[in-house]
Amino acid sequence: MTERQTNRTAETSADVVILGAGPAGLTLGNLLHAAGIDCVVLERADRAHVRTRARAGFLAANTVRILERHGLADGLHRRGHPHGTCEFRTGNGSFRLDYGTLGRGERHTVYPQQDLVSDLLTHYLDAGGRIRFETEARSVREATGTRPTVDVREADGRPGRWRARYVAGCDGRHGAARRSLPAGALRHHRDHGVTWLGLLAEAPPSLDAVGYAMHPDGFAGHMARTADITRYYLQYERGAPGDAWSEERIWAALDRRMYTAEHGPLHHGRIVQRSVINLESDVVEPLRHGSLLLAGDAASLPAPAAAKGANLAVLEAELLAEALIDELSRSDSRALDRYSRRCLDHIWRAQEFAHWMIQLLHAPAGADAESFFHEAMRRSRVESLRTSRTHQDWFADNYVGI
Ligand code: RFL
Repeated sequence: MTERQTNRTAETSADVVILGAGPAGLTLGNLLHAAGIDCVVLERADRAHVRTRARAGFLAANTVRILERHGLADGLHRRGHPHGTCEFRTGNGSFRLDYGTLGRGERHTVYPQQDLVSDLLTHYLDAGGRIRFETEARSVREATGTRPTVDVREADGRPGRWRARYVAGCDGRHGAARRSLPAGALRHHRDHGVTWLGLLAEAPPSLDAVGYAMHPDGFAGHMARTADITRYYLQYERGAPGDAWSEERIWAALDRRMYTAEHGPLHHGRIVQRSVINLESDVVEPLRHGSLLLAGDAASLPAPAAAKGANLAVLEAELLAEALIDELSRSDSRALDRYSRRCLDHIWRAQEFAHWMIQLLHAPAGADAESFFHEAMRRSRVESLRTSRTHQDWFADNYVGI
């Protein structure tokens, strides 16, 4: 082999090849690199896109503890803010739950996902971590063996190949890791039959709480992001394009569904991002297929009604990092063998709560006896949440817990 070939091989191999630079991949990269494990992150998007993609905003207390444990929480401590109240609005009045004082008494930290990802990326690069932007993984090969490879399209459009001992699939639901799963992998998929229009508005928050409004026209949600940006959700017609409604129509629907005539106006502003979200749940079992391990949205997609996805991603990344460090630095494979089971316990808990939230927030679509029955049960569930301290404690533990 010539010297040039040797260098190219060294450049395109790593003990752990991580696909995707989202919360899962970058948390994993930081933890492995800090432990001296040879790893690289391959990311399809460019650097600017990774740093600015707006999605989640509510971090669970356990997520903050994980990030603190590894020295990755400076940014969220400086710029995030604690949050512990939600407000439910219905046609029969409203009620607030100070979930930060209920159950285990834990709160969220509101910190936009793009800021978290940006912090993780800066930390990783400052520590000398390897990352290739605009490098798209096409497929993972030989995953059931001990020397898996990843076929990629490099930034210049040429094909390439990375060799690894382990491949961490942190490239989301539509990534290469999922496409490369062996035939035996189980995929549980559930379409909840509800669609949301997710909106980012250039407007300050209008409530000091997460707002969940249940209106005969459909659900509306309000979630603070920063002092100038608010996320809103509107239950939306399945199949309609995201730009089908004008800004005027969106604000009129938000005003009506959030019952502003009773509760006071919303701050309106320019809509700067729209996304159509079909509420779906998706879980792969197991999360380990030989040398290929899944984490984050690649492993499971909880419907965003319960704000769990980014939190699961960070939790799974920590569990995976610990397992890979044991395996690669001490030849101790016990944690790696347990990885899938441990994550799936958290994943199914989150899925169950997301399912419960979806049923709480959305009226059944039909007008038949079955729909009437489900609507009566839903009203009873709301009433129980309003009046029962036991139910409120359960809600608080599940809402913030992960
Ligand atoms: P990500 O963040 O999608 O990152 C995956 C990365 O992989 C890259 N990629 C590839 N790279 C190389 N080769 C390929 N073939 C690739 N294919 C994809 C992508 O470019 C990307 O950079 O996955 P990760 O790390 O698993 O993190 C998951 C979270 O992003 C997601 O679960 C949350 O955003 C979900 N979510 C929320 N979660 C919360 O915990 N709290 C919230 O408040 C919350 N709000 C939300 C949300 C998701 C939303 N959307 C996307 C529906 C609000 C919204 C609107």
